[in-house]
Amino acid sequence: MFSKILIANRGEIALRVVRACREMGIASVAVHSTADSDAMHVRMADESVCIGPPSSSQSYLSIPAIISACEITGAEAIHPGYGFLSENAGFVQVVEDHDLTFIGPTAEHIRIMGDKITAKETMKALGVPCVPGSDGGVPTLEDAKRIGADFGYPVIIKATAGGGGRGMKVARSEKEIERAFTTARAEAKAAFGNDEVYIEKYLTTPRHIEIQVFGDGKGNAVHLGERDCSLQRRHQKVLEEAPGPAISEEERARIGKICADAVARINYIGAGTIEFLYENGEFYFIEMNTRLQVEHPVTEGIFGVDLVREQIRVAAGKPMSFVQEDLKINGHAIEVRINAEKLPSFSPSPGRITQYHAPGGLGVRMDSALYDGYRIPPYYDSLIGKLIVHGRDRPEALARLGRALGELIVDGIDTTVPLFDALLQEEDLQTGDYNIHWLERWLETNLGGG
Ligand code: MV4
Repeated sequence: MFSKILIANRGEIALRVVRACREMGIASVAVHSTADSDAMHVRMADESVCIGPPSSSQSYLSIPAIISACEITGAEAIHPGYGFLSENAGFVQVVEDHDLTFIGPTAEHIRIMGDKITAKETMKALGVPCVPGSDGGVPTLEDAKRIGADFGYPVIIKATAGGGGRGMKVARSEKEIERAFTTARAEAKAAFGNDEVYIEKYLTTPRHIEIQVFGDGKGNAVHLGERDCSLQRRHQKVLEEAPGPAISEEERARIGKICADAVARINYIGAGTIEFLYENGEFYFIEMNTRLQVEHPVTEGIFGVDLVREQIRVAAGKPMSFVQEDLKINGHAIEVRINAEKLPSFSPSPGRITQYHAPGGLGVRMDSALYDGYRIPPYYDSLIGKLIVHGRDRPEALARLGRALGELIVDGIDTTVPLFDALLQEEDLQTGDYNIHWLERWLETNLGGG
């Protein structure tokens, strides 16, 4: 096992990894920018290294600075958290070239899944059901028109270098294909330096269902069920839950096995998430994320496992601490993302926290790096906390969420907490009757202004 791990991240996820390290008896090294000297992840880690100025590109994204911090402190492995360098294949290569261990998948797996056409081809070949569409890239407008005619409108044009909703255009009829195709390519070229696009049948009212997978890199893999992450605003998840309210035990077992078998076949190592659109009882693969996700705690809640601990174990060459048969779902978990944002515009609201009180009690987990008097810097993501509740069933989890939100105090800045108070009043939330468009429609009707 490692004796010291460097955490190449900040905020709540850095703290999350510090906690796993401490429980495993592993020393932790925090890195931080000059804007984060007073951050909680720095205080809680065993050691810390300042790696640069506030700008992420010169600190949390600086590969030389992070490698140097490992060499100075003697850390043997790097946990990337999510975001920043977590899905950067070039970084993984540099880490390995320095005889350090990247706690996550191989550079090769990151590269395959980072290219969305290659990811889809790979998954299709492994027996994972995909959205019908072009097999591979669509180079010309004539090809695009032929695919539109073959599959029928509406279709969606996606950038192979995109993902997470960046670089997508919908064409609702033949009349719209030229404009959609041309702008999708131009935007892809500008955003990613790669104008390759592919086309899929556009699903109009799906849910976003993602399967948590975990591999040991030696041909063994398991699934840990699904999360329903349909409640999103501008491709940012707002609330996630597990299990998915629309997914039956039979469907979970079937798609879960397909996913676990697929990642076992490619000797995948560590945590991964296979994203699907789910409509009319069918799953359609869209993307795979090769990192620990923000919403991993809902899965931890219902399975009672520590995914960061497992990531560290397999990175050290140890087996996972469970097999598929050990993994049984207990109850229901819901996470809400608390952002330093002002409603209704969701504009960033950094500043000083004059008072902070985390909710507690049975079934409540608050993952946050906040503290009284902390000054949220304006340079980074607006996520300041995740409130995760667990109950014996969905109604109990919802009631517990309402209760916990009532206990939470975050004064001095604006947050997205009032949004969750309002959402909990909605019938569709209570019944779980929502899809990927529900939240944007609700915001339009109820907040307008945004
Ligand atoms: C789609 C789609 C409908 N049909 N693909 C958006 C994020 C990216 N991961 C994939 N996305 C979508 N792909 C087909 N063939 C609709 C979306 C989509 C979406 C997906 C998940 C959650 C929220 C969304 C909001 C708008 C569009």
